[in-house]
Amino acid sequence: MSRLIIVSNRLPFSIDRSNDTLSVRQSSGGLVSAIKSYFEGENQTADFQGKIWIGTFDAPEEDWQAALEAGAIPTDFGIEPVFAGRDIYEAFYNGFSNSTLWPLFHYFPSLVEYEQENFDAYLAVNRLFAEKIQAIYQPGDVVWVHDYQLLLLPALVRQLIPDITLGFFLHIPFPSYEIFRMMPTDWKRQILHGMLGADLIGFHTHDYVQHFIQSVKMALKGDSQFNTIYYESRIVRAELFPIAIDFKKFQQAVTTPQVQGIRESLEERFRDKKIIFSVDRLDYTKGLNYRLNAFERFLETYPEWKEKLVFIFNVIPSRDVIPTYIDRKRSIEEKVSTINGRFSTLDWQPLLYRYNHMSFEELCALYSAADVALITPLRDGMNLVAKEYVAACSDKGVLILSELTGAASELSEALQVNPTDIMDVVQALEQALLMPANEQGRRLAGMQQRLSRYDVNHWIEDFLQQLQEAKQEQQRNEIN
Ligand code: GDG
Repeated sequence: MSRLIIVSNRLPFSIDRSNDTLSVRQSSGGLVSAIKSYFEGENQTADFQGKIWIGTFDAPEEDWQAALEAGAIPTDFGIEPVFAGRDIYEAFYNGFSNSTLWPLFHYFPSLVEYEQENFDAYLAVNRLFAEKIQAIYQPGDVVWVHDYQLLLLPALVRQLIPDITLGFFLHIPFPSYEIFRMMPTDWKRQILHGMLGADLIGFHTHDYVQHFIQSVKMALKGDSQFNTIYYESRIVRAELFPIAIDFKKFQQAVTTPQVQGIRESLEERFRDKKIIFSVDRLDYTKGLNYRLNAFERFLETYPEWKEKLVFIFNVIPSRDVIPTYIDRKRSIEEKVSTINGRFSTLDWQPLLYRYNHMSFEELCALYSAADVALITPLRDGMNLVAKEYVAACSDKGVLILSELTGAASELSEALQVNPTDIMDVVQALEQALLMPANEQGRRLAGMQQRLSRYDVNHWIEDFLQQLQEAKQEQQRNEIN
């Protein structure tokens, strides 16, 4: 019997130290909710003897000890913290991860910083993770590494434990080679070599798989046939695994008294008004300024909608120590004031802007109360908010979705727009606000059927099963 070891940059919780008492706060975010649903679920076909999560802990090592002694660390599964010094973590996380890889992989080359020191810190933190895996590894364990902060890790682990079963999943886009090649040659090679240490590499869309294979061919002269890559006498598979949501959880949540209570008070407050809704982390990839411009143009073009709608525009604090993010926040807030200043009346404001975290119940209430969800990133690996909105809708709801998200290839019944084409977004808003109820229902039903059939448990089981198959294929290859 083997154990499943999940590896991600952050552990799925953080410690709150307010009032001298230690308490645990579960992190929000797609990866955490996906894996936690699986860990807590009962119908797991892949039968693991134990489950362990490795990740960094966002507080000093003494706090970890104190939290352990206070019994504040959850014990539903094993937890193995990785500790990195503050400066090195800063260069790894805000530096290479979020000021080099993030903008480059999301097609914002002009924002990319090329700092050798940051790459060195990135390598050093990936090494700390490799050492942690080596320290706890037992033969037969299955290791699943997540996301762009740990691209070098698979090869570092493979060097230490050559026959390990190791999968890797990338949650953000893998860009076309024309973008990827902008990175210095040595980093580019190390990153591809790092990822190829896995037995199976998963991506959200077919395009990302193809971009990766193309980059391996161009930068490493690797050989491939369909989705199989032959590299340094190993076989590595690159496959499509579009991340899914816990569909039932959202459908059930909207029927609870707590969520219904919040929804009713929202509907009471905005009686006779259509509710447009969006929620995103503060990030330039989410296209927030473009979205506000389109909303402003909508109010100019269709003045008859004034006082008949409200746009609840939620931004979740994120990375707001990085200068680009601080600048964006300022410019979003200026735009919100401009629109409200320009169009408000004594009784009405078009935009209700919030910059804070919401509870799960509040999020679900907003999903189910919203007549229109306006999800228009400039780039997004997948975008779970779009899927969650569809799952939480019952009697009504129209999804307007950027064609530049991974989710667009699955949610074909959404009104798809190009987020930089302001009039395209304006027309979609008009169409959504006027859409007859039967058409809303028909579009939602098509998407809901697909999302319920392939939920987050399928996503995880599918990945783990294909990982075992990839490993077996490799072993057969070694024997021959
Ligand atoms: C990355 C990729 C990919 C958000 N605000 C609150 C809250 N959330 C939850 C949502 C959703 C998740 O966070 C956000 O997921 P997204 O997919 O929309 O976006 P990223 O954070 O950028 O995620 C993305 C994803 O990884 C998974 O692979 O889809 O492309 O960029 O689950 O519900 N949850 C609560 N309060 C909030 O205020 N409770």
